[in-house]
This record gives sequence, structure tokens and C-alpha cells, in this order.
Amino acid sequence: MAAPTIPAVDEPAPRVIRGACPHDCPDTCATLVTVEHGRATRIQGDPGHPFTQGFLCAKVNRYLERTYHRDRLTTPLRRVGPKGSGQFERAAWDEALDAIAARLNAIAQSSDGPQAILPYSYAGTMGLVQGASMDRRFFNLLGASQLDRTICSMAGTVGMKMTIGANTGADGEGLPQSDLVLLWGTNTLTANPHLWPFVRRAHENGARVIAIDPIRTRTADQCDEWIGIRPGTDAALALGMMHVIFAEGLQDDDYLARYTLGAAELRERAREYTPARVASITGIAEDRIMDLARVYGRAKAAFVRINYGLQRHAGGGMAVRTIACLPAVTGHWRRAGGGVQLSTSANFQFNKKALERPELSPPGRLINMIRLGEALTRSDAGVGGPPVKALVVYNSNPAAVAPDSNEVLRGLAREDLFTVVLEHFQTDTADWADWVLPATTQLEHWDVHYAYGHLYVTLNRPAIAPLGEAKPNSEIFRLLAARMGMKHPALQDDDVTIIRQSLDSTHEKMKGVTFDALMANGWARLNLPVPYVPFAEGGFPTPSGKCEFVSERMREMGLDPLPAFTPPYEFPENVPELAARFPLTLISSPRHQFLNSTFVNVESLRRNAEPEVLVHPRDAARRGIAEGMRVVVENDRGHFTGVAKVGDAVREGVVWAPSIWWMKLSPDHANANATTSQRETDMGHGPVFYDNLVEVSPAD
Ligand SMILES: Nc1nc2c(c(=O)[nH]1)N[C@H]1C(S)=C(S)[C@@H](COP(=O)(O)OP(=O)(O)OC[C@H]3O[C@@H](n4cnc5c(=O)[nH]c(N)nc54)[C@H](O)[C@@H]3O)O[C@H]1N2
Ligand SMILES: Nc1nc2c(c(=O)[nH]1)N[C@H]1C(S)=C(S)[C@@H](COP(=O)(O)OP(=O)(O)OC[C@H]3O[C@@H](n4cnc5c(=O)[nH]c(N)nc54)[C@H](O)[C@@H]3O)O[C@H]1N2
Ligand SMILES: [Mo]
Repeated sequence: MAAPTIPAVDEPAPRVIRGACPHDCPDTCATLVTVEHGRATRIQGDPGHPFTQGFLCAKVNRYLERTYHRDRLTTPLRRVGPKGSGQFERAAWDEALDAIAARLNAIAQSSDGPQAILPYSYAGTMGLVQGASMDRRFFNLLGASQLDRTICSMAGTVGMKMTIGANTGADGEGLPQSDLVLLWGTNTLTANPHLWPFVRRAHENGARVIAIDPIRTRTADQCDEWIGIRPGTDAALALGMMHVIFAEGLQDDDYLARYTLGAAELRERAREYTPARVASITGIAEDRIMDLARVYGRAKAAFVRINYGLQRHAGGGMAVRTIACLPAVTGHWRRAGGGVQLSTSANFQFNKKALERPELSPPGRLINMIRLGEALTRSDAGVGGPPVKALVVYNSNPAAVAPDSNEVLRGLAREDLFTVVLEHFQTDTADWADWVLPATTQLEHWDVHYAYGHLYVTLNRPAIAPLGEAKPNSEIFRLLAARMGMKHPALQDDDVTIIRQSLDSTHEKMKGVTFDALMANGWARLNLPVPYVPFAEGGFPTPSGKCEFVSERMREMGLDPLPAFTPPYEFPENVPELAARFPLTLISSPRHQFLNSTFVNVESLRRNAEPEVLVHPRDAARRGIAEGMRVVVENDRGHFTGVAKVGDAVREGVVWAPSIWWMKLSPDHANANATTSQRETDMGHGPVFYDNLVEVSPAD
């Protein structure tokens, strides 16, 4: 099991090392990294990989620029100035580890106990080794509070589980066989670009491609049609489509009878959603709703790509659930290219228990990561128990990405909070740390990856030596555990051992996905046909084995057991007083060149740009806003500024602030999350980033 060495500095010939893109994106590309004299000189997409197809995105094409950036953290840093001042001095690893171990032990042994320690991580890397193994073991054994990792996908994940049984769906490689493609609440060209060649092939084969999005994104611009729906109203649209489909007999009665639960009740429910009513909720003209329903109903294999942007509203779970009913109504699941896809992730059956060792953790409390502001500012962390006294952040930049950032910052500013941040760069969060520890990038460590947009496992081999004194997260937690006197053998496994443990699975779908296969080829498809057509003959992993239009589990959760339209918290007609002051809905979805808040500090991607706010011409005129003017976006939670762009690529009543900016690289040191709330979605306790009323006005 000797791990092959990385190319040495004195190795004369260039060598190509296979890797995986680590970023939070459905595409999880297989990469080829060229190394010359110990330095990475080129990164490219693996041309042999069926989904990567040899190209990388705008961001990861710059991965070497990011890796060798002059601002990379290369030594531990100790805070020397006041909290948040960004004043640090270099320290040796021994000093840093000793100080952190002593403080964490002191908190764990105090009357507050280990529950006063909170890990905070998300998907800075999606790798299982650097994101969900040694770290989890460490905090489990320590008995720290558990973090509920809800910030992205939980509403939709639960919505899918309640309906089709798991967060799985149609295979993108079936797309060329589709006769209709709905890109519904997803900016494919930005957020999932490797799906695009498949969409294009469907189009070449005659499929109509329709984008449903309040913003005419670069993706919508490339589609045959753009339907500019009001934010948070998608469930109503889907029910309106079902209304027409049932009324006109376009449903697949055989599929409904064999493979679904509650078809009669769904039909009754859909009857309530007349095109006229749906038009008034969604802001889409009646005839377009009818047309969409008919096109969908008459198609044989429509591919509905939804993504997580859609579910960042109060009713996000219900929206996903309702859309997920469509292919069972029309029987599109029968055919390759038909169905719905939010994620493919539930197909991956890594040995999660072996990776994370949940049994090592005593029962404790769960803290929702989207309520970090509350957790850091309440004496019982908002959930009962001790206050949070130590925060250990890795793979995340909560100061910039968590909602209601003003409350998050009040928490991070607490003098009695001990904050440790493992990072590549001095982020907005790292500025508040007591200790900053330099972490390796994907070029410098081992990892193994699942994906949420395709069906391949990818191995990442280190291509270069760690920069400076950077260390992998896994190694940092191993070292910290040793300093703290934690002797459990699970805290000593090396990274390659962890990869092997992750693959130790008896699941059919993982058959053939072995360490040796990954070492030989870099990636391996799950043991599934191409394309995978999961529900052609039912077999839904729900309690009933059917697609559940009626869900008893949802009834037990106190939710409507049938699909329904759940309005946003900040739906203007339901909150007239708030809407009078803050009439515009702010969507702060990703900017094309950024990956959440990653890459914002890469100059070639930021290109001296400033945060922008896109405003519809009529909304701009009413406020005296002209193109290029500096504007303030605000509500009762906070404000940020940007440069106005005026154009009809947003629907009236909606503004778009492409995100997620580093606060310190923004003109007034604030980004869109100054205005977002810590409220939770109907299912899964997820965030409601785009359920957010604001006003926009000229800056002075
Ligand atoms: N370049 C780039 N790629 C990324 C990311 C990134 O930051 N940058 N982030 C990654 C991550 S973490 C994720 S979760 C995925 C997200 O992937 P997507 O969901 O595709 O991305 P978003 O841009 O968040 O949202 C997509 C679209 O949803 C629209 N939208 C917002 N509200 C509604 C609504 O109520 N209804 C409808 N129909 N549409 C709505 C927005 O206008 C936006 O254009 O992308 C991943 N890929
Ligand atoms: N307003 C608004 N807010 C949002 C969203 C939005 O659309 N609008 N999107 C939300 C979504 S979908 C998501 S997923 C979250 C994302 O939130 P995060 O998961 O916090 O994502 P990033 O902002 O990319 O921050 C990841 C950090 O991890 C670091 N990192 C990467 N690899 C490693 C590593 O190997 N080791 C260590 N120690 N650090 C590493 C990177 O340098 C980076 O600073 O943001 C959410 N916040
Ligand atoms: Mo996300």
C-alpha cells in the first residue's frame, strides 16, 4: 500500500498526475495536473472522462494561480491585535498546536464541557478525507456539539426523500435522448457547466430547452425560451401544469396505477390550481402555463434539471417535492432522458460509518449552521446547553457565506470566543481567528470524491509537495488529537487508509469501485448502466415503494401530506407592510467567476470588478437609478453597496446581486448576507437566502 511519491523537484521529465476537482459543484471533474521540477505547470480536464470531457470551468482553469497565489497561508498565525483587526504574527506548528490543544482541553474540562466547542465546516473541499473523516472522528471523540450541515441542500434533499425516496434521479448522460429539457431554477452554464454538452445534444436531436428562472441568466439566454417566474412560486407552477395535464388526459394512467401512491388525491389537489390562479401567483401568463403543461404532457422523456438555487425559499422542500411528482404523472421515468434530477449523490454508498465513526460521539446537541449568528450570541447557543466557547472552522467561510452576517460578526467579535480557522487564505472569517492554520490545496493532498451531478467516483492524488508549512486538514486533526492526549486508534489512520476504509462497502452500486481501480484510472463509474434509468419500473426507495404523492411521513412532520404551494416568508402580498418599505426580492446567486466565496481573491477572475446589482429598468426609473450608479441594498437586517446595472434580464420586482463577495474586497466591507435571514425552510432546516425583501436606492 506504499503511496506513490509526488514528482520530486529534481525529476527532469514532466509528469501528469490524475486528480479530482475538489469544489462544491455537481460536476466533480477528473483532472490531469502536469508537474515539472516539482511545480504544477498545467491543469486540464481529463478528456477520457465521460462527464468532464476534457474541459474545466472558468474558475478551476485558474486553480494553479490560486494555489501559487502570493497570499497563500504558509505558516500558522497567532493573533496579536484586537479581535477582527487582522493583525497576526507567524508561529511554529508546535506552538500553535500546544496553544490550541491547551485551550480546547480547558474548555472541555470546564463546567461548560466539550459541548461548548463547535466545529464549523462545509464544502470548501468535497473530498471525504479532508472534509468528512478525521475531523468528524476528532470532534465525535471530543464530545463537541454537532453541526447540522444544512446551508445548501437540505430542503430539497428532504423534499426528494419524501417523494421518490432518496436524493437521486435521472442520469445526465441520458439527456441526449430527451425530447424536452426544463432547466428549472438552475444556472447550468455557471453552476453545472459539464451538463451543457448533454443539453446541447438533446437540442440537436430536436428537444426544446426551456429555462424557468426569475433571472434571464446566461443559461436562459442560450435556451429556446425563458419563463421569468416570480421567486418562490415554483410549486404553484408545477401544480398548474398537473392541472392542465389531468384536465386534458395527458397523464400516464398505467404508470400512475402501478408506481404511485395517492394519484386520486393529487388530481384533486391539482384541480385547485387553475391556470388563472397560478398566473396570479407566479406572474406567468395563463397561455404560457397552458403551453408549458401541454409541451410537458406530450413529451415522452422530458428531463427536468432542478438545482439548489430553487429551494432557498420558505417552501423550498415543497417546491422540489412538487416538481419531483411531474415525471411520475406523465410516466417519463420510463425512458432514458426522462425524469427529474436534483442530485445523484444518494447513489454513492461509501462506508460513511467507517469514515466518520459516529459511535464515538456521546449524545449531544445539534447546532444548525445557518443559525451561527444566533449560536454565537445567545448564552445557550440558541438551542439549550452551554454557550459556544470555541469555534473551529475549516472548509468554510462563514463570515461571508452564512445568512444574517451582522449577527455572525457580532458573535465572532466576542472576546471570550476562541476561534481557530484552517484555511488557504486570510478570509473574512480568518480575520476573526485567534489562530489561523495553513491548509493544503487539492494539489497537495490525497482525497476521494463522490459527485452530485454524475455517477463517477474520483480519486485525487497529490501532485506537488505542500506549500510552505501547509498541512492537510486530516493531518492537522491527527496532530491536534495527539496533543490533546486523545489516543483512540481511529485518530491515527493515514489518508490512504481512510480512502480504503471509505471504499469498504458491500453495496451493489460500489461493486468494482476499488482503490486499485481508482489508482489505475483515476475514476470509476458506479456499478450502473449508461444511462441509468432508475425508476422505469417503479422501485422507489420510499416506505411504500412507490412515488409518494401523499406522504404519511410529511403528515407526521406536521406538513401538508400532498404537494402544495407554500409562499415565501417575504411574499409581498402576504407582508404588505414590510413590502411597502422593502418592495424588491433580492437573489444573490453565484457570480460566474466565483465558487461561493472561493476564487474571489484570484485577480484574473475578479478582474477589478466591483459587486454589481442588476435592477429592472422600471424599478430603476422609479428610484432614479441609472446604469453605473452606486446603490445601497438594504432591509432591517443590514445593508451593502454595489454598482447598478440596469436591464431586463431580471423580472420586475427582483434584483440580482451576483455573489458571494469577500466582504473585505467589497466597497463597504459587506456583502448580500448582510440582508439575508436565519429563517429555516419548510423541510430540512435549510436557508432561505433568496426569500429576502430589500430596497435599493442611490448611495447618496
Ligand atoms: N460558478 C459557480 N458554480 C457553482 C457555484 C458557484 O458559486 N459558482 N456554487 C455551487 C453550489 S454550492 C451549488 S449549491 C450549486 C447551485 O446551483 P444552481 O442552483 O444552479 O445555482 P444558483 O445560481 O444558486 O441558482 C440557480 C438559479 O435559481 C434561480 N432562482 C432563485 N430563486 C428561484 C425560484 O424561486 N424559482 C426559480 N425557478 N428559480 C430561482 C436564480 O435566479 C439562479 O439563476 O452550484 C454549484 N456551482
Ligand atoms: N447570499 C448567499 N449566500 C450563500 C449562497 C448564495 O447563493 N447566496 N450559497 C450558499 C451555498 S449553496 C453554499 S454551499 C455555501 C458555501 O459556503 P462555504 O462552504 O463556506 O464555501 P466557500 O465560500 O467556497 O468557502 C470555502 C472555504 O474553504 C476553504 N478551503 C477549501 N479547501 C480547503 C481545504 O482543503 N482545507 C481547508 N482548511 N480549507 C479549505 C476555501 O479556501 C474557502 O475559503 O454558501 C451559502 N451562502
Ligand atoms: Mo451549495
